[in-house]
Amino acid sequence: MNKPNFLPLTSYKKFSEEEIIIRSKDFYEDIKRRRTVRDFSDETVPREVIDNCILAAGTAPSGANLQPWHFVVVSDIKIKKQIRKAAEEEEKEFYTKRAPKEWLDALAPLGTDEHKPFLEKAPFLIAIFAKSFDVLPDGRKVKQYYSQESVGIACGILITAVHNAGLVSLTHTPSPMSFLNKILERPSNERPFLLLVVGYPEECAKVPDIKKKLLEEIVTYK
Ligand code: IYR
Repeated sequence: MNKPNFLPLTSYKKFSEEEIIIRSKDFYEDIKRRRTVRDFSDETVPREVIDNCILAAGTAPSGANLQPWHFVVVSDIKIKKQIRKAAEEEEKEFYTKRAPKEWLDALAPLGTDEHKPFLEKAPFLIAIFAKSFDVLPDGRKVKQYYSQESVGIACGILITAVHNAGLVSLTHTPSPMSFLNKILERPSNERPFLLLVVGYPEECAKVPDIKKKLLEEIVTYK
């Protein structure tokens, strides 16, 4: 077993107590503006912005630092059309057959249905894949730890980075999503985790009138 190599924590910045209060408040004020958007503009976004957001996501903590994620960025209209077609087929099944009434009732305030025009219109779709195991160049399999949790955290950072850049996103999870492996030519050790739609909102974009829970409802201090 190799001895772990430790380095001084030079990247850490200590702020005063006053500053950390302001910083935490400022961050909350900004992140609470984030809304999941379904009305996308077709305005293009520089690829560099997407690269930076994915670099930010790639800083996420992960089980044994194995970084069990892969991001496929789609801007090709032909591929977007294929994804839309496959997603709408699954969604039609979901809304008309698979979803129990209880689930449809829970979704009613969001006003969603099987039509997903944003999958073609938005400039970028980012398909995030979670590796259930990794494969070394010699073919050996490497177990991944906390893959779902790790990729979930990376997606949280990605969504935050997209918001911070000044764009909007939609966490889209057509179910099942295995068509993404086929269309995007990803190996079977990678499971589609999330399809993140990214771009600018349409000028007249509307969002549902929904609220976040209060602090008292989501926290217990002991
Ligand atoms: N995947 C479907 C249904 C859906 C499910 C949940 I849970 C949502 O929060 C939103 C939608 C769709 O995208 O329409």
